[in-house]
Amino acid sequence: MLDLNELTIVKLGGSVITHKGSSPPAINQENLLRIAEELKASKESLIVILGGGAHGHQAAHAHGFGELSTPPEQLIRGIPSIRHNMSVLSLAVEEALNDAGGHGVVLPPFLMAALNNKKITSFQTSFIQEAIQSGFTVITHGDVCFDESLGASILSGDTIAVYLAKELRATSLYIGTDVDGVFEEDPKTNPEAVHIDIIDNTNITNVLSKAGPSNATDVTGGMKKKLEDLFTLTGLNVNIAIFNLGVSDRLSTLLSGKTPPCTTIRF
Ligand code: IP8
Repeated sequence: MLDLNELTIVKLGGSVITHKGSSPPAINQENLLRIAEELKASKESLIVILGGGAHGHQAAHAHGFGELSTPPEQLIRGIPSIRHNMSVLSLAVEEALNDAGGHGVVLPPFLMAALNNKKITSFQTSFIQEAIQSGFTVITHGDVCFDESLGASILSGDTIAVYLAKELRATSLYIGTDVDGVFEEDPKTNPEAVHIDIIDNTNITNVLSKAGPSNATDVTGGMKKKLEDLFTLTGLNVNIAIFNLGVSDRLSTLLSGKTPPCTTIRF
């Protein structure tokens, strides 16, 4: 493997960078411009991974992704519109980042990943490594990919984040969502929900038994799936945080090595 020095991976939750309820999909420019400025706080090599938000999830839902009975031909027919939407979103992020003085370049998973039954069977990370070595911030995103068994399936940005954290030995992985981290109940329906400051091997089983999926249009699983994916980083010493990307300065605080209100995870 190429030497990437210290590598940070940041997931930008789709509910923060897009207006998730908006149809046709719309980008949340105000948040995007702020986030592009905050990303400059990183001293390490950086991979930025976008969630699908309105752009990915609406189109995926419309083509029957997330329903077990959808035939492969119908899923495959959904590829162009999902790919188009995710390209629009990723180019907007690239533009915002580069306008803020960054050096972002988009590398779409559709061209790098192969799936079988929703699992990654191969992922060409050499392009990502080369781009980072050349001084770029790599921007990639949740995507639709060909799937050997299902025709096509959705590869979540969270799954990519964990996969790349393992493969490229990331030092830090920061998952930006629209809540302050992990709670014992859904903080959107219960404002009194208890926040979990730290998740480790002593409480993960208990936390997983309570965390639920995010909402009906989200075809890739929500907080529980995030935690299950993150649990596979056990023993790799990755500095993990789930934080509220919708609140100013939380991302830049993490990137400068401090801990804002969030859930930190140590496995
Ligand atoms: O929002 C989903 O990515 P996620 C990507 O990170 C698509 O789960 C295309 C729906």
